[in-house]
Amino acid sequence: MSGIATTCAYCGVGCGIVATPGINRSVAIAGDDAHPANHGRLCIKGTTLGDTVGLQGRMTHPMIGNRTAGWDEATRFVARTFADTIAEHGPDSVAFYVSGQLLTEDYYAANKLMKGFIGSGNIDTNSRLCMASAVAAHNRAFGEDYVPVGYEDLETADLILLVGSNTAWCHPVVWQRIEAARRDHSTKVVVIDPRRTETAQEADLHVAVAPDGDIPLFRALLADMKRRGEVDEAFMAQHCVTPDGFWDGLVGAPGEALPTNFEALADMVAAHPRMITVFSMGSNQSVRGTDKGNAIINLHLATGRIGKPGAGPFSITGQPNAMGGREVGGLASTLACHLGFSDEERAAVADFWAAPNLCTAPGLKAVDMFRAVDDGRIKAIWIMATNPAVSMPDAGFVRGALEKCPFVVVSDCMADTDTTRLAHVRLPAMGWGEKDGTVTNSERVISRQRGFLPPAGEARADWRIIADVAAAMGYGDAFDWSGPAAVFREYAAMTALAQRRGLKLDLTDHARLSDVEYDALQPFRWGEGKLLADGFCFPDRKARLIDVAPLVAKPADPAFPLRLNTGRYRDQWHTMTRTGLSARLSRHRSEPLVEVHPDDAVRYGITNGGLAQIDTPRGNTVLRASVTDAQVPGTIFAPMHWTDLFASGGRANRLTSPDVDPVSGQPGFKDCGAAIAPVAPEWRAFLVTANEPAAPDCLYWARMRLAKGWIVELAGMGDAPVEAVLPEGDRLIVEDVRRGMKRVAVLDDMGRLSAALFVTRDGDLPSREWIGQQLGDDAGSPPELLAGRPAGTRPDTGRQVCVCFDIGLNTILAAIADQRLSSVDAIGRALNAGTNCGSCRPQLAGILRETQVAEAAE
Ligand SMILES: Nc1nc2c(c(=O)[nH]1)N[C@H]1C(S)=C(S)[C@@H](COP(=O)(O)OP(=O)(O)OC[C@H]3O[C@@H](n4cnc5c(=O)[nH]c(N)nc54)[C@H](O)[C@@H]3O)O[C@H]1N2
Ligand SMILES: Nc1nc2c(c(=O)[nH]1)N[C@H]1C(S)=C(S)[C@@H](COP(=O)(O)OP(=O)(O)OC[C@H]3O[C@@H](n4cnc5c(=O)[nH]c(N)nc54)[C@H](O)[C@@H]3O)O[C@H]1N2
Ligand code: SF4
Ligand SMILES: [Mo]
Repeated sequence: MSGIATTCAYCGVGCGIVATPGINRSVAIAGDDAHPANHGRLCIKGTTLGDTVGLQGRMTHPMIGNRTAGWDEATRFVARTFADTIAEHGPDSVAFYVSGQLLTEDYYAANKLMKGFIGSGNIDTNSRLCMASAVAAHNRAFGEDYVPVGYEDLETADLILLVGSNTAWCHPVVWQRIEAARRDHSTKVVVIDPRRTETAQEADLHVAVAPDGDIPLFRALLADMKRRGEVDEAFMAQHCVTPDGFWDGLVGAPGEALPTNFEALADMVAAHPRMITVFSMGSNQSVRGTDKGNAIINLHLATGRIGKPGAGPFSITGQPNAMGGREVGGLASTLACHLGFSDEERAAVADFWAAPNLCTAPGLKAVDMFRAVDDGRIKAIWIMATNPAVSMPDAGFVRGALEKCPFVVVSDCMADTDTTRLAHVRLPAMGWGEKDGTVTNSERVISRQRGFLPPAGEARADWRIIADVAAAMGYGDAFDWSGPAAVFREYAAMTALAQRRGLKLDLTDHARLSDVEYDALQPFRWGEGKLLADGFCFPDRKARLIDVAPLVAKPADPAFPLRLNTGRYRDQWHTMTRTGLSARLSRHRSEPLVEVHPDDAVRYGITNGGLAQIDTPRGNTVLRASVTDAQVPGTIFAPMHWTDLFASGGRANRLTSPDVDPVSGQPGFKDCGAAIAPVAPEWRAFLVTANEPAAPDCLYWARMRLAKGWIVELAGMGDAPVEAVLPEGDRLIVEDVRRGMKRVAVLDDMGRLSAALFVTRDGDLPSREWIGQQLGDDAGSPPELLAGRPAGTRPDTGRQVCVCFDIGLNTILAAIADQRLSSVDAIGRALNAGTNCGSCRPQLAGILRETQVAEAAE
């Protein structure tokens, strides 16, 4: 088979990929030069997709409890239990909780079944945790969930504000396009983020706002633009409706602190009318998220910076199909195709679907949905393509709710996730590379995902699993699709309902695609046209400025004096069910770290590399601390990715608060009160092992994949569980009982290293790199193994920086010193580092800066 054009499985940039399958499910991945999102570029996650398409860990058969079941039996069982529950308790006693990682066709089928046929609004999606505030802000300002900017605009903008977006890590190809614009067009970049992320480090200006400080910031910016005469009165008169008293409402908010470099920011904003504001989770994931979105949009509307090349507010999506799910109506607050719940809209939808039981009102939003599971209002829930036991705020509560729920169905690709562990029925779904359908990216471009691998075992497409259950519930005629193309045609035809109401969502040109045309479908963008000439989406075609109230600071609880922020790492994706399979992606961060400012470290007795316990009103956990001045004093940061499968205490959502934005229902994942205290284990250790290790029984552990096995970091009290974590085999041992040092290497029958454990009570542990590489190899010299390093002068290349070419920090530092390298490009020319996917370029820039600072200090 030659190359298949498809779309990346990960983020909402929606990069085109050419996948060339080889033998044994191997696949060569390349960027698709013809795709408008990336023009051939890929980041490290896209580049390593081939590492994640194997069969390891896949769910291959439907399971009822712990036994394998056939599809017919599982389908009938799910249909019957849902039908019985509805018959007894009504349609609102059941719910679907779905995901932006479903394809549009899957999403459409789930929404149609719940809202049209079961007759409840109770379908919500993990986009509630992600995009809901941006959706609500768009609806309030434009009259439709419409994103008025595309990636090409980034290349013509003079100024790009990145608000709450760690673009270089989370939307790396957007970042590469921004870097290109800076090179070719001298575009200026400002990052507004409480943390100095790698994105912020690379910016022309970093505005370190306080948590939710965006509200005062954007209110003050708009007031300042008004004072400077930068408001476009003619544009406002023609295109906007401004509430009475809007301008008065902007001034004089007492106690709203502005960052010290506010003036510098205001000068840049005033000087650059071609301005784009990219906003993401630092804006959306807040109890003021909708207001933040509108504060940003207000600035663009009032200055006429929208609907013109290189200008506009640009909400970027997280998941590959966050946008497609919003279009079809996967959020509980939308009926279908951007329509709401008015009588007129309901009648149109009921007619189109010939729906017998169309729901009458919006359903429960994610946080409330799990509350209803907890208190028994919801008695059966079907979770698809998301891992809420890890990713919901206050996830301990969500687990408790699912444990009590009489009937939990989970469709997933993976057999063992924190959520599948709580399911009564598990249904195997086809994954990326197997499934077929469409996704919509951040800039409204719809592209095909195409299958090129056989499904894992009996796995089926999500749309089909849903359609089969619908048929078993007696709705066969309405779900009788021959394939994803038929679902897509139906959805495209349905957008006529939106188009008739003056909305921009209109795919009716694609309603008659043949199966062959669908297979060959090229990326296309909906809602093209001239925004200002055609008008916004309210009946008067004008946009709305929205009153945004000042930020009211909550008094801090003295028991929880710090503010906990959570987010992402560059090389992991969410709950690690897929990126956790890749040894290459495990090198960037091998453990979850809580980042603490040096002042707070001193105040609370935290040491860099030591363990720390975090407490919040919801729970506690122990993490390794990283002391860094990239944090603002008073705030700490933890990643969201780790689960019970990967660490003793990694789950950040044991800690987070379920408080939500009152308009959108989106949780404020980025801010909750917290306390931190040092934890002093009596011993520390690490284990490398060729076979997958079981979870050890000790205070702290975290495990990661290596190329030839696993590495586990451990720490605890009393004695280290040496024998419990080591496999059978011949042992080489050194021990110094007085110092509490013990090192054990285990050899298999063939004399190859199968595991090694290094324990210390108060000393250092050797570098993990070399010993990990010896797994499965002839166990050469025992002294070397037990020292954990090679004898002689073979150099240690150091922590890996460039994943694509496996280049370590020490190699890079040596080249910088020896060859006097002074730019990222020069490092690339000397070592190749950073020249493939480019994800490590910001890190290389940071290394260069540090060496230059060190040199200047000498
Ligand atoms: N590597 C990687 N990439 C991903 C993902 C992944 O899991 N891994 N997930 C994808 C998904 S679903 C999403 S939603 C996106 C998310 O992409 P981003 O939104 O870029 O990611 P986050 O790290 O969640 O948060 C971004 C930043 O918001 C900042 N922030 C916190 N509070 C505030 C605040 O009050 N104001 C401001 N201005 N900033 C604040 C945080 O410090 C953080 O640096 O990434 C997508 N891409
Ligand atoms: N503390 C904190 N929590 C957060 C966030 C944060 O910033 N901080 N961010 C939030 C955001 S923005 C998001 S988007 C969520 C993400 O959170 P989740 O959606 O829970 O994260 P994933 O790990 O991507 O889970 C996707 C699941 O679907 C499975 N899967 C993949 N493809 C398919 C498919 O085609 N079909 C089926 N049926 N299953 C599939 C995967 O194996 C995996 O188990 O987390 C949210 N939680
Ligand atoms: S930026 Fe990276 S993760 Fe996002 S779609 Fe492109 S290749 Fe995939
Ligand atoms: Mo997301």
